[in-house]
Amino acid sequence: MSTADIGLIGLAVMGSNLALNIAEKGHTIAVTNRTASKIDDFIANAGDLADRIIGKADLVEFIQTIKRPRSIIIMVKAGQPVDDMIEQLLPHLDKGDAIIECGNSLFTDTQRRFDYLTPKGIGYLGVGVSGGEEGARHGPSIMVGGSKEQWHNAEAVLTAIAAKFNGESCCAYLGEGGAGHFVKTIHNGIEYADMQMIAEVYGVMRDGLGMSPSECAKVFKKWNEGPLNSYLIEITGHVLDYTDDKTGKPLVDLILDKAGQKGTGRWSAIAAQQMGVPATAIEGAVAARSVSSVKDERVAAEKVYGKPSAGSADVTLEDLEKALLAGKIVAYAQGFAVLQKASEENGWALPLATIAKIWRAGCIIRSRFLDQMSAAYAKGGNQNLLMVPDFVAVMQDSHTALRKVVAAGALGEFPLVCLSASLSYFDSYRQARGTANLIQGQRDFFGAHGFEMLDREGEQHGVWPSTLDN
Ligand code: NBP
Repeated sequence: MSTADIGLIGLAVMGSNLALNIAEKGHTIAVTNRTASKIDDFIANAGDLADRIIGKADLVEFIQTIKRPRSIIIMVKAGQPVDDMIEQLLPHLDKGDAIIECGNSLFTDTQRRFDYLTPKGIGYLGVGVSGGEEGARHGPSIMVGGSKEQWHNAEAVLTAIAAKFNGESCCAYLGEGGAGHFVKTIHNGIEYADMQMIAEVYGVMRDGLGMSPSECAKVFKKWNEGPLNSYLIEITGHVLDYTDDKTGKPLVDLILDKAGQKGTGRWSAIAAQQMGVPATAIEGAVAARSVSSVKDERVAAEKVYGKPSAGSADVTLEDLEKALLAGKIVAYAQGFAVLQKASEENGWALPLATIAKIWRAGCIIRSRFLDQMSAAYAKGGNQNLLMVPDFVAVMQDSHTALRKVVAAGALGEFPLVCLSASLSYFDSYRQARGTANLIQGQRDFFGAHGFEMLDREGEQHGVWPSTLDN
């Protein structure tokens, strides 16, 4: 009998928590999983919510349990498993049914699946879900892309399970095809930059100011009460304050300094490069994780070049707070510029103010800052954040501190990949007369590429020497 309001496939961390969240909001949900034993375990641990959960090991029975037109969430490992699952579902779906894929899919895969299923009459939503396990259970930020018609069918459920900020749901339809997954990808790129800049500031505290983890923790906790207030700053305070049970030492001092990555940061950087939008803070963050992963090489290189001098950095904690704020504004400016360009190229009409709004709660980059940003974008215009009046004022107040911190990093020999990338971008962006005139001269010299001139019309060429002296 068709009794479930919605179905969900994939009962790992995200799927099981999302299913509980959906059941808690009063919806009956059918669930299934490739490894059938996990279905029983899941229902056995669902407590009171088990009444609203129907487990089916057989995929056809699972599909038949869902009311028509069916909405089926896929929450399995991104990549080929999603395509395999779509193929298994297809023969049993009817026109008007919809697949809602909620994993971290590459947006071009989502676009391809959308283009494949739409002519078959199957709706396809590619949905970015941010917030990890906790978010999935109690309210994630939900970025929806794909078929608008299917969005209307799924809107009530997705809006209900999303995080709320001042009573507003952090779920929105953002555009056709891969729009939702693209926005999630850039969210993750910004997240990489945000995390990296926090880690770099911690590095200055540790290596430049000689602060202990608990001293650093106090500072992050204090900063969380000011303009930097955000989930990432909050958890940083907790991570730095945590003591290892076994040794009694700060846990952070015992964690291997090799950062993992699953690819979404890299996808952001690639998308930015492909569209010719500078996203140097995001690229820097991806590069920094890659450098972190070659631990053996770094250990060998330190032996060759000597230990960084570090010592006493000539910066205050107030400089660090302001530098982090300035760097963060640049990273977000870059991320939103990538969104803006992708919106134009794909005809998505991405609503930047809404995106900033649905990132205010539930997701990893949630912060007070995003509330300010959504208000600024809502006032009108999609200009670079560095030109939005509220943020101009903050940058004017904070870029000197960023400069001081980056200079201290250079002299103290500790790397500030992301903060220095942010500063260089800011300095390039606000420089009316740059140095590309020389690049154009060089290009014309070796390749006759031509250049424009300030004092005359049309393409020009230099009369360069045909041979060089050496
Ligand atoms: P995983 O990404 O670890 O995937 C595990 C699930 O995929 C299990 O249900 C597994 O079934 C199923 N699966 C696999 Br693996 N191959 C399959 C196949 N060929 N056919 C059918 N099912 C298959 O789960 P997750 O961590 O819950 O993440 C789910 C999605 O959400 C991913 O795209 C992830 O990137 C994304 N995401 C994760 C987080 C997070 O914090 N974990 C946050 C945001 C987004 P089995 O039980 O039979 O092995």
